[in-house]
Amino acid sequence: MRDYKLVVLGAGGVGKSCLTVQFVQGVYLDTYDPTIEDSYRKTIEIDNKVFDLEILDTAGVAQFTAMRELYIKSGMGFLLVYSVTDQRSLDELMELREQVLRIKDSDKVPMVLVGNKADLTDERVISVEDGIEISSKWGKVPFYETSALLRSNVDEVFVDVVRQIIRNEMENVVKSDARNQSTKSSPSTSVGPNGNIASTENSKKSSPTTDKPRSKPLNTSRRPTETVKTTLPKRSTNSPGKSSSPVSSKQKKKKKRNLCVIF
Ligand SMILES: Nc1nc2c(ncn2[C@@H]2O[C@H](COP(=O)(O)OP(=O)(O)O)[C@@H](O)[C@H]2O)c(=O)[nH]1
Ligand SMILES: [Mg+2]
Repeated sequence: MRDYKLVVLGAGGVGKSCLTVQFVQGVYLDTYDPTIEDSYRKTIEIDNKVFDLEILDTAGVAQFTAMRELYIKSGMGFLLVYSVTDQRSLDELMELREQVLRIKDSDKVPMVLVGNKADLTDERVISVEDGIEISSKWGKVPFYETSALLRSNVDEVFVDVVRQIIRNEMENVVKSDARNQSTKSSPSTSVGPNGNIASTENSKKSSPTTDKPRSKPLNTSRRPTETVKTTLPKRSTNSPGKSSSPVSSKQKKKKKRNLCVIF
């Protein structure tokens, strides 16, 4: 079984815990302690493959500590959450994203931009277009508006990140296969002055490796473990309108389509 570590980031009060608990346990917790930082586990099935997710729901208290650096290092995919009712929460995401890219030392980090509380239409201060603009600036990071309250696009944001991780891994495998292939097809051997044969293999060992260090495990000392077996329907990234998560009424379906913006 594959083990994927996801990290939910964002300002306090944007709905990180509500989204996480809604995804993992299928319930909406209206009164969740904003200082609690927890890790959850959930098993999901995507394209007939089972993935064990470890989801870290971060809290404001760790925003400016070394802890954050640690969990960003060990995270494989990131949900960057703001509230559509809070401009400052979107501003805060800019710095968070910068940190993620810097710490991961890559511009291809699996992540989604999430505008939560989309159900609060009267209190909205950030439009869908604003979200799209940020996502474009971020190199077309997939962007969704969600409602933890209505369970709208909740599964979708988590599954999107997992799919990005899978894609990244596959690309890395293809790249390393190609590298191995080229090494095999053109063996670089040379005969030294004393007749010794120097191979590419040997010289590789002495040069600095470009492989990333293995992720450190998250601090799980306070972790409640929730393992739920769920089969999530496949979502086509080419058809943003055809969101596959079940909804009860036609009206909800219509609303959901409007809320989901995927590039
Ligand atoms: N209307 C609405 N309220 C939400 C939603 N998500 C969270 N909230 C509210 O925002 C509060 C803070 O959410 P929480 O998940 O604790 O935020 P966190 O600090 O980012 O973890 C909750 O107590 C809810 O009252 C949502 O989708 N819709
Ligand atoms: Mg919280």
